[in-house]
Amino acid sequence: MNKDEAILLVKPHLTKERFDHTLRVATTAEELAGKYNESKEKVELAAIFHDYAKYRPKEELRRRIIKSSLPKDLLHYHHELWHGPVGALLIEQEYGITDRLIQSAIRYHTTGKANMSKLDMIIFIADYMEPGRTFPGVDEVREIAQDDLIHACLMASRNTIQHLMNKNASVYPDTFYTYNDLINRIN
Ligand code: DGI
Ligand code: FE
Ligand code: FE
Ligand code: FE
Repeated sequence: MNKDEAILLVKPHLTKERFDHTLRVATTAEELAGKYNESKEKVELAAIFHDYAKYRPKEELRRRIIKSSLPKDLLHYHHELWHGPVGALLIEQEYGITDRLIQSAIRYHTTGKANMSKLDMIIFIADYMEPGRTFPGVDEVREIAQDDLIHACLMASRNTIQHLMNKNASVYPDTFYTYNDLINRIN
């Protein structure tokens, strides 16, 4: 499957705003792929499909987590955390995308995880810093991402955790594992 084919498959599942976000994530991720020597084809597919399941009804997402091998603890956390893992399953079931690296990047794009691959990090950070994002501190992350992928992911992870804690939200374990792992990789 090439990028244009993927775009046609994803488009009907997203709102206009989410679709535009998806295209910006793809452009951002492609730039990073060039810089960090990652497969452009894998980056494109992972980016185009990363929010594929974002608008599935909550009950469908819940049901798919229950009947799959995905961790059930997801169900005890915010439903925003469900679209990545379920999206990774759906692209295999519906489009036969079996590439484990692509599936992982989609699955973990919201939380990150320990030991992220280069592809995982590129999608994680492209989603965070695409030009439509206005989070406090995002410009600094964009700058760092030009020459230190791990450091950029660490900053994004820290900003997200701080934001979640400031609003008294619960934080999924993988979100903390991401931070701890990246801190260890930097020191
Ligand atoms: O799908 P997007 O909006 O493009 O972005 P995303 O999938 O990275 O994030 C969706 C939301 O999930 C975002 O508001 C941040 C939030 N989030 C990330 N980690 C956690 C989290 N929310 C909770 N409750 N816990 C987390 O660990
Ligand atoms: Fe997402
Ligand atoms: Fe994100
Ligand atoms: Fe996204």
